[in-house]
Amino acid sequence: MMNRRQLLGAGAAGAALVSSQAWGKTTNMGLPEAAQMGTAATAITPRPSSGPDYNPVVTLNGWTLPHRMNNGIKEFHLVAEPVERELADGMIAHLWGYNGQSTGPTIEAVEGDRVRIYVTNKLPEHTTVHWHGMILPSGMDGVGGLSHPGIPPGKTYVYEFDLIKSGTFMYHPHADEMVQMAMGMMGMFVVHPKDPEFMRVDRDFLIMLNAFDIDPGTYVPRIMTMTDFNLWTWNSRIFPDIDPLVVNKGDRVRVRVGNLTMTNHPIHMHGYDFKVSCTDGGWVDPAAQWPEVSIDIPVGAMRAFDFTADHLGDWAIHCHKSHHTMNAMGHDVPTFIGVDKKPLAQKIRQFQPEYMPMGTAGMADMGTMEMPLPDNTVPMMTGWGPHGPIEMGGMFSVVKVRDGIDADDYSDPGWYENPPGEQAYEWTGELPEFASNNSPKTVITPKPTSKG
Ligand SMILES: [Cu+2]
Repeated sequence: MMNRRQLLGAGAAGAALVSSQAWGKTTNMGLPEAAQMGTAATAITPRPSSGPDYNPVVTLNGWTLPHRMNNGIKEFHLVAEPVERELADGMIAHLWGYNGQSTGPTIEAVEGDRVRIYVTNKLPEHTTVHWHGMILPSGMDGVGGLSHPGIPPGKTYVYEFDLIKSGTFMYHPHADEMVQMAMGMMGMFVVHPKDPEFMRVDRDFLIMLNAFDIDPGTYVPRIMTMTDFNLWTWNSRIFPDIDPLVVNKGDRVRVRVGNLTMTNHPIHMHGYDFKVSCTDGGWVDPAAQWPEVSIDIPVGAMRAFDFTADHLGDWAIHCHKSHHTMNAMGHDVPTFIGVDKKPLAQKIRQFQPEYMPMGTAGMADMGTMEMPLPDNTVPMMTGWGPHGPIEMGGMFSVVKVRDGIDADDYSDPGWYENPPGEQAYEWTGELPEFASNNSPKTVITPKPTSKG
């Protein structure tokens, strides 16, 4: 992960990159510096040094867009542009995004702020930005053709409005949106409460659920795919390269999850129950918050949940649709469980000696296999834990709860070591005798008679 100094360094490098371009000098005079991010590392945002206090969110494998103050108005500069995003170690996708990355940077501000957001379009077609969930003037709503004309390539538009409520919102195009969202254009917009004590937590994580269909060996998503995506991502990143959610024991923790895919995602966290504290419609009154261990995130919606990190350990957090914790899989694979492929394998090996029959005892062998892969893809399931292959990919990460982690430290503490007596183990003795159904007290369902 990046520390603060690295974040500032990356911002400076990005600024140099942008200002070196001729268009920047002519068309962007007087605009706030368009910060760029060059990596997919999690960047920890410094706490605010002026204005209302708030605890900055942590966008997993993402970053927060810097702003500047201009006569009391908070100014941001988004640049819509083609980007190269590292979805995982060894896999680059050619996407459309904002300021060098997809997903776009998180925008953070405070309830009561007036924001002015410059949007420069460096895409080959027009775009707009819709501020999902925000209460704002109709002409600032970013629906191309309805709210205002599309922003032509090479032009900069300005959105300006008051943030009249706090909460978790999203931004994305409302112009050729099927294509532009399939290409990765989306981000999150967090408005912190004016009262720093309202709904305050110690750690505040952001996850945008998104999805791509990228054939192995290629770089550009198939934009016409509606449901059968092969890469299910958090902030355009897949396990095992999604950063962990690092937490100090006793912290109040919030996880905010937005969904701009085309299906729902039941997000499940192990080891805890939690309470749903916020939707993109607003905060849930504490008296009305309900407990869950999985929260379904509907399409085009956000859910935030809160918990107190009382339980030490490494706890899985993942989408509960099992196909969404896989990478780069095709779905037109037949099921071979119970099939004897030995005779067939012998025949195929006459022509292709390295042929391996697969899937006859389930597909867990995919987790350990080291087969040559095409360029620019990742294994279907992967990720090694301290006790072997995790056999997961896609929408999966680990909540790591430890003692003694400093307030602003999000660096990976490594794997949790289970205390003696607190880990499942192999039984090697005689199996004890258990009660059986032979007891006369057991009522057995009568067998059906021939009369039916
Ligand atoms: Cu899912």
